[in-house]
Amino acid sequence: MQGWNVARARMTSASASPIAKRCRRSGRLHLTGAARTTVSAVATCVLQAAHALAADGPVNAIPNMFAPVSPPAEGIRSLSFLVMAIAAGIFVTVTAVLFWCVWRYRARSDDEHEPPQVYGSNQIEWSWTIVPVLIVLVLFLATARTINELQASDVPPEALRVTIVGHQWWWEIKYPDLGVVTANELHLPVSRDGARRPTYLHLESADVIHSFWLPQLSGKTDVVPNRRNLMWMEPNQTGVFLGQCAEYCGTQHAKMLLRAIVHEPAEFDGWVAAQKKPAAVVDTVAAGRAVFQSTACINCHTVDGTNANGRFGPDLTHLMSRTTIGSGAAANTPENLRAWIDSPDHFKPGVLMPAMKLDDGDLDELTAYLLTLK
Ligand code: HEC
Ligand SMILES: [Cu+2]
Repeated sequence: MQGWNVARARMTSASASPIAKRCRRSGRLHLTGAARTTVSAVATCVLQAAHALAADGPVNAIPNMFAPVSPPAEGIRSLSFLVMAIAAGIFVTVTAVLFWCVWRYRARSDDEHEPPQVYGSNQIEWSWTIVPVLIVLVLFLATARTINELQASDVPPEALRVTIVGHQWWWEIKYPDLGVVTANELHLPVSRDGARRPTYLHLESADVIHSFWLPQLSGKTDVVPNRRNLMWMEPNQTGVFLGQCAEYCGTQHAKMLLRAIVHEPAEFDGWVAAQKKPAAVVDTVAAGRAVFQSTACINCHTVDGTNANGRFGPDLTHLMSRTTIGSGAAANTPENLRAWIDSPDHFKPGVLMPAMKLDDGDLDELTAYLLTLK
């Protein structure tokens, strides 16, 4: 599985790459110059880095809203192209008239008189009233149509229903009809002509306002306490798509990442079947399970079939089926898992999971146990 972390790892390892060197060189070159030059140098570096990532990285390393794979996101892109085209037309027209006036009415050596002063012209007044009203009307109608498509509030019977609960700073993901609970990684089936599998999401919050945003799949929707917002998506391509909380929600807002994994239907059914299984019970890690069950972990986390039924943190029943931990803060590797339990703050300063101050032996056993939760 590739994505955000790979992208980030590449960013870091890129510091020794030719791109980074070029960036550094151009940065130094312009820093003494005007602020504008600096900004353009930074923009160039960002673009170059983004381009390098797109070129040799995973296809969806950049959650690009201009590369939609689902009807709501396609609708938003078409609307934004229309708005940009109209804005560009206005810009070009106004700029052209401006330059023409500056040139046509420039001061000349034979100018002796002030030019004629015109007060009140019905023609001009009408034209600069009616034309903008028409433009705004077109924008309004096009926007209203897109909003109407996005807000389809009738959930079709064949739809997959998912409830998303935003927490500081992770996503709880529940499939009420399937009895599946997971976190941070939304699995959903692909839709093909003839076999539509749309996904309808209810968005809820356990604490503050968040915003659920998977740019290639749908628009941005606020996740508001004591309210249930609806969003839908119908991806027509398989793959991993990245997203992010899009509303500042506290210290670790920037590490409240999100990924959607779009599967072939059979693969999706396989994932569901695996998630419905009870937690693995492996005898060789009984010691680690005992540490887990006798520590405060169980007050915040659930592992099906144990005494752990806390709801404050992510469900750990199938922890190892996820590619990341901490809402995309780190890859889900044995080393990261151990380091996370030892000190979650190391990955997410201010995180709401406390460091449990376990000794090295307990930590090893606990990690070995978690690694069996496939
Ligand atoms: C006070 C509640 C609390 C306690 C106690 C607690 N955790 Fe957590 N844990 C959390 C929260 C909240 C998160 C999500 C943090 C985030 O991503 O911002 C989390 C995340 C995790 C994760 C990452 C899960 C994922 O899918 O991202 C693991 C693994 C984990 N905890 C294991 C443990 C273990 C093992 C213990 C006991 C030693 C423990 N936790 C104790 C609240 C708690
Ligand atoms: Cu948030």
